Amino acid sequence: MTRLRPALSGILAAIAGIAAGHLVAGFLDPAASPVLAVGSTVIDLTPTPLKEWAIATFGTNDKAVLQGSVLIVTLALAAVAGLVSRRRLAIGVGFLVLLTGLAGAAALLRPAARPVDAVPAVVAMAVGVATLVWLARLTRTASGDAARRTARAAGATSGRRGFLAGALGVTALSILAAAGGQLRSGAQAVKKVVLARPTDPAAPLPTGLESTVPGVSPLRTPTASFYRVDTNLTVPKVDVDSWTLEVDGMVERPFTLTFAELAALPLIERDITMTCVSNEVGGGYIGAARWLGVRLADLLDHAGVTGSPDQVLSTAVDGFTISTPLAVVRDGRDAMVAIGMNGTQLTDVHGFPARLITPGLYGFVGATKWLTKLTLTTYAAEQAYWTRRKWATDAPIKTSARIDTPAPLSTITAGRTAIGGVAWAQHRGVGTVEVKIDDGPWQQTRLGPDVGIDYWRQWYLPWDATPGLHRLSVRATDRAGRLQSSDRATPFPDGSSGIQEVVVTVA
Ligand SMILES: Nc1nc2c(c(=O)[nH]1)N[C@H]1C(S)=C(S)[C@@H](COP(=O)(O)O)O[C@H]1N2
Ligand SMILES: [Mo]
Repeated sequence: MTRLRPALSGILAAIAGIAAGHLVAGFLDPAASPVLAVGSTVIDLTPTPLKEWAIATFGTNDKAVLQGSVLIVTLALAAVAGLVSRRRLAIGVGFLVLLTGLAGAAALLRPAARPVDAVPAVVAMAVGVATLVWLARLTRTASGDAARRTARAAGATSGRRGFLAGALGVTALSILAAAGGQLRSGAQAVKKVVLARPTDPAAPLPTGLESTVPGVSPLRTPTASFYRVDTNLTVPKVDVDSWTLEVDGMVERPFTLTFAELAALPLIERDITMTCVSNEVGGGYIGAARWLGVRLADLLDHAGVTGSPDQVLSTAVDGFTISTPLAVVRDGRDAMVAIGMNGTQLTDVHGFPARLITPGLYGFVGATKWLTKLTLTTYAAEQAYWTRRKWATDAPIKTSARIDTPAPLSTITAGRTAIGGVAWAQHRGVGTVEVKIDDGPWQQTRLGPDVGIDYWRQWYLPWDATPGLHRLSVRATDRAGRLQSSDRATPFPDGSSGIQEVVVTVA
């Protein structure tokens, strides 16, 4: 009991501070909430192998695991602060000040931080310290009473009651504050914008195989199920009215556009399949969508590239950066600053109001979300986020194929069925897709509609499934006749490779 109460006081003080900071951050800048600010800093400081392990182990839950870990470590340290304050309140208080000070520093050291980003941590500090001092008093008064009255048992009981009431009060207020902050940041929605029709539209999308082969990924990925990958713990909600796109660096005429100015430029519409470099063989970090935007080459021509830059360094509103090889964006492909996805404006999650899309390259070298600046520079002069973390600078998407149906380790009924899925070889185009059943020969599959070399291709193979356990493999060849690599490679540093194998039971 003597230890439990002080430790609990420290934990409650931290919870109260964190909750109050979260509430205030909901009004100022959700990303500056103490736990999120520390979490973001941890993400940036995590060595690449550990990050890879986390993504491989926790998948899209990696962020929840990270925030949970930050919270647990913080509460453990706060418990220590509470224990220390039993003897020396000033030292316990100092410890809390240090913890919240670190959170403040984390918020201020974010690339695009503003001075107000320190406010949530300062509030957390004040509320945390006040709570600790108050709970310490409650505890002390109780034991003091006990000594004076000599009725120790009775005193301890009333002290315990007082502390319990205080603890419950702190917990309830903290829950309210945290929920308030959460509601407030969740309620922030991006503005609706009206987009013009493309001057260079895409052809209507053909009917996909999903209508005839159940289980095959739809030809176009609905935005709501499109994968999401970024370093952000909170989704930036960009104010489109004050947003600008700046083009600078090694150019003759640097310029800045408002969203209205950008959206008034000639717009192209293209079907492009995006893939994340962290996608494992057979994985889901891939999506195919219709993008609307301004050709990147047009913007670069307008600025007039000068000198010999070799990269386009793009910067997001939160300071995150991506390097795209200049030679790639100028080789005629439809790299664009996209403002529309699947017929409407970009959603906040996918980069509203504007993002980069570079056909053929993994997202980390060509798909900057919440884009705000394009700088013509050299790899020698400036390095982007992932480049500094030793990922590849030139990262074309590797040819690969995935079995969507039957699902891995599933049980299906014997008889006529189909093996089906998608294959991709962006900017080279899928030539053929072959499937192997057990140790049989590689068999040609039938391909779905052709939506161009930057888009994935659906495929299927009719199969008369016989009872038993079966091993299915798939491989793709691009249009130049190059077979996908069968060497097993993990994502770091330039994308996974290998043949997907699926085991199914036929009953
Ligand atoms: N601002 C910003 N843009 C970003 C990232 C990021 O972390 N921050 N991640 C990139 C990566 S690794 C990929 S794969 C794509 C994913 O885009 P999506 O979430 O719209 O699918 O965004 C890219 N653009
Ligand atoms: Mo990615």
